[in-house]
Amino acid sequence: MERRKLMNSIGGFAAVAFGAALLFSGCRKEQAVSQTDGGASLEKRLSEETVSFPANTARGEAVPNELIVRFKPGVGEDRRQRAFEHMNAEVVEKLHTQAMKDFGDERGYFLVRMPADVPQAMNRWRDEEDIEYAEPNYLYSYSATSNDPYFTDGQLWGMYGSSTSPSNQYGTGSAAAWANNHTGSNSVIIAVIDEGIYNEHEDLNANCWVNPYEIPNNKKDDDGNGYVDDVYGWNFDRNNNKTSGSAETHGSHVAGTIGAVGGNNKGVAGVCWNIKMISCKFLGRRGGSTANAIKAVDYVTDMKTRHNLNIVATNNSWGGGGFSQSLKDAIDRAEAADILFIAAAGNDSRNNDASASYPSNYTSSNIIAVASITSSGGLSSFSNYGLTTVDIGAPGSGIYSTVPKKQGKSVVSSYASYNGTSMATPHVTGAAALYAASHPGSSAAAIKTAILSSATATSSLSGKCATGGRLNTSGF
Ligand SMILES: [Ca+2]
Ligand SMILES: [Ca+2]
Ligand SMILES: [Ca+2]
Repeated sequence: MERRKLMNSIGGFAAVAFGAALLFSGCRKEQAVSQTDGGASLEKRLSEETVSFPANTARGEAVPNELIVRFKPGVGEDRRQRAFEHMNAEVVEKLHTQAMKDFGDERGYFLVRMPADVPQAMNRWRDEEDIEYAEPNYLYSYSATSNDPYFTDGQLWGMYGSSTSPSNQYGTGSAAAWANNHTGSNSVIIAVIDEGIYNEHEDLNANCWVNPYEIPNNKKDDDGNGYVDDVYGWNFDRNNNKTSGSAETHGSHVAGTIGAVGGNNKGVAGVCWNIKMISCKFLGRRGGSTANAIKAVDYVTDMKTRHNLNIVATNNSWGGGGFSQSLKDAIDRAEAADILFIAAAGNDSRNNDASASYPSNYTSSNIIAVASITSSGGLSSFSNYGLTTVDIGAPGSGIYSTVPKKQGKSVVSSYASYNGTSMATPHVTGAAALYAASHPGSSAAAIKTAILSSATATSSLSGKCATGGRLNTSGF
C-alpha cells in the first residue's frame, strides 16, 4: 500500500492506473482456463473484478487467486493431478521454458488458479507433501512519468560530464567516450524487458534488433525457440509478436537512453549510438506478472545460447512484489549464460537494505542495482538507496528520450522527459554495451567490475550505495 502511495505521489500515471485497478475489491468470477491454450492473457485474467492482495502476509500486489507452484523432484503426473484436485486448483499454464530445459530443469513450474486467496492458498500448499514451494504471481510495474512538458533546458544532461560540460558535470561522461570514437557496435545486443519498443521511431529503428533466424510472417517458428515469427522479440503480456505501438512509451523511453541513434541530426542520442536492442514486452496496461517476467528473462537466455548471440545485458526498469524463488532461478540462468541483469532500485524513497525491493535486491551476482541522481548531483527525491543492496547512481531525473505519440490515427516519433530509477537504469545498461563494444569478449563479471570501479565518488551517494558514486563512462 505504501509503495503505491509513494509512486502516485511522484506522479506515476501507470502506477495510478495500476493501483486503481487493484483497489477494486470483491470476489472474482471463476473462469475456465484450459491447460493447452498457453494461458489467457494476464490482462484478460485481471480484466474482471479483482481483489486486492492482503498486505499482512507478503509484500506487494499479486495476481488474485494465482500461485506459482514448484513440485519436488520425481513427482509424476498422477501425483501432480492429485495435488491439483486436492487443492481445487486449475492449471493456467505450465512454465517450462527452453532455458529451463537447457539448464537441466525437467520439472518447470505450474501457474495455477484457485478459489482461495493467495495467502490462504500458500499456507495450504505448504502442507502438501509433494510441493517444494508455492509463491504469489506478483505484479510488477514501472514508475516513471513525464514531468514538465515544457522542459527545455539541460536536455540530455545525463550524457555529459565534467570534461565536456562543466555545467552538466553530473552526467555519465558518455560524450567523452564518443569523442574517442567509442560509440558502441552493432554486434552488441541488449534486451529491454519492459513494455515494448516502438521500433518505427526515427531515432530507434536502426538500432532495433531483428531476429536473423526467424523468417517474418510465415506463421512458422523458424528458429525453433517456441515463439512463432518473433522478429523483434516477443510480447509476453499478450503472447504474440506485437511489441510496437503507441502505448509503448516507457519501454521506448528506456530504449532511447540505452541506444537511440547518435549523430543522425535527429532527436536524442543513447549512451550507445550503435547497438541492437531486443524487445521483451511483459508489462501491459495492468503491469506484468512473475510468470511473464520469467518467460522474458528465459527468452533472452535461450536466444543467447541457441544462436550464440552477443547478448551482454537485460535492462529491468520495473519492480514490485516480494521475493520469488522462481524469478531468481531465471536470473541465475541468465548469469550462467553470462548476461548482466541491470535493475532499477525502485522509486519509494526508501532504504533497500532495510526493506527489500525486487528484482534489484536479489543476491545474484549478475545484478547491478541502480539509484537515480539529479542534474545537480543529488540523490533523486524518489530514489531508493542501500549501502549493501544498491550498486551505483546514474542520471534519472529530467531524462529526455524517445517515445511514440498518437497523432490522429497514426503514430509518430516523439520525445519526452521522464523521471525515475527506470531512467537511471538504462544509462548503466548502455554503459555495459558501450564497454562490451570497446572491449570485445569481456565477461559479464568484467563488465560489471568496469562499471562499478569507474564510478565517480559523489557525496549524495556516499553511504547510500556500494560504490558511493555515479556512473562514469568517459573511459569506455
Ligand atoms: Ca522463433
Ligand atoms: Ca517465422
Ligand atoms: Ca539521434
